[in-house]
Amino acid sequence: MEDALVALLPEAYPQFQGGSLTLIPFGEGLIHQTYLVRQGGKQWILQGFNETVFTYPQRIEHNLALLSDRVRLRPLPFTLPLPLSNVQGKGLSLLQGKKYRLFEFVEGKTLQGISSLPQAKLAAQAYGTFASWAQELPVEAFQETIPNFHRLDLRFARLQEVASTSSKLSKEVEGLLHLYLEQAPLVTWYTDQLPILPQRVTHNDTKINNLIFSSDLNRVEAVVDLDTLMGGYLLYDLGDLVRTVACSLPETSTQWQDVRAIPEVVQTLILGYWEGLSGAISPQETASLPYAGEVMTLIMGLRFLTDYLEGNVYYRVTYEDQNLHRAKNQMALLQSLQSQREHFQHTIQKLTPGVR
Ligand code: GN1
Ligand code: MG
Repeated sequence: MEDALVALLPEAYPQFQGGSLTLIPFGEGLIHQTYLVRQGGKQWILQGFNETVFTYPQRIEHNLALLSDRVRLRPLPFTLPLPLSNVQGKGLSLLQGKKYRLFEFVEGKTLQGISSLPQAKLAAQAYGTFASWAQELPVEAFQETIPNFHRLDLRFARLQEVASTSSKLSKEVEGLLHLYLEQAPLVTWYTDQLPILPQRVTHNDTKINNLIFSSDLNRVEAVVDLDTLMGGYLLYDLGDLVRTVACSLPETSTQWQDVRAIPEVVQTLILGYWEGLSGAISPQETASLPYAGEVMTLIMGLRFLTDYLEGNVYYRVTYEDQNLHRAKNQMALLQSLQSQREHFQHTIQKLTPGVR
């Protein structure tokens, strides 16, 4: 199948004329299928577009066009790689009945986790800078690429619904489900925030591996994975960073007893994000930040457990219980974050005396 792709690429993209192409699977994404394409000394990123997850590719195209207009007017200190146009001037190419996109390859390093606090600071500053820059975008003009993507209340309701129709659950699954359903107070906190937080354009998938660092890890070269860029809240972006950067072990780890939130890292992320925002944040948004990691960790846990109960229809899995294991991992992280909530509230209070 990859051989057939290699043969079709030069017809779609003029840059591939002459010379043999190689395709190498690339990255750790769970949704799209990503390859590194090599020809001569040059490299590109080719992405098999997941149409089951992203059912509105034209909305992505619409949002990215708004984004690219703005970047041209007001550049950022890092790049936002956008799909390259094919021979028909389109960002999406139909090859072997499947949609693909091509991107320039950004030289640098992708991290799955940090090895020092300055890396956490850089990551958070980059996403904070992005959020501050994006404040000038007209949020109402952006379309929802996945409707209700980070609606915690709806994700919670969906798990309840799926669980109620699942046939007999094992003791292990029952126990975990119970822990998730006990999170109703956090869901209520979230729904209370909806009328008071301003909607703004957020990235919505701010995992550390969606940043490309320079090879010396001293700066962020690019922010990638822009498909979920749409209206959202600041807490989504800080939250997914906390979830993926401040955890003692990755999302895939099955050492639940060792999964916890590292307070110095959470603190560094909050400070870095705050710095990147450079004042572009309201008092209500500020007060929401200590909950950011909890909200995003709960959302992912709910989604993993729901997907497990539905038979792994959404996330790519390498073994049957992987989504159950991811949900256990996220619950351990959530509990650790919750046991430290006051500590994070204190971090915010020190930044902004007077804001509660
Ligand atoms: C998915 O494909 P990837 O890894 O960039 C998911 C995110 C989750 C993440 C969990 C569109 O992102 O929301 O945080 O997996 N993206 C979509 O690792 O569902
Ligand atoms: Mg990704």
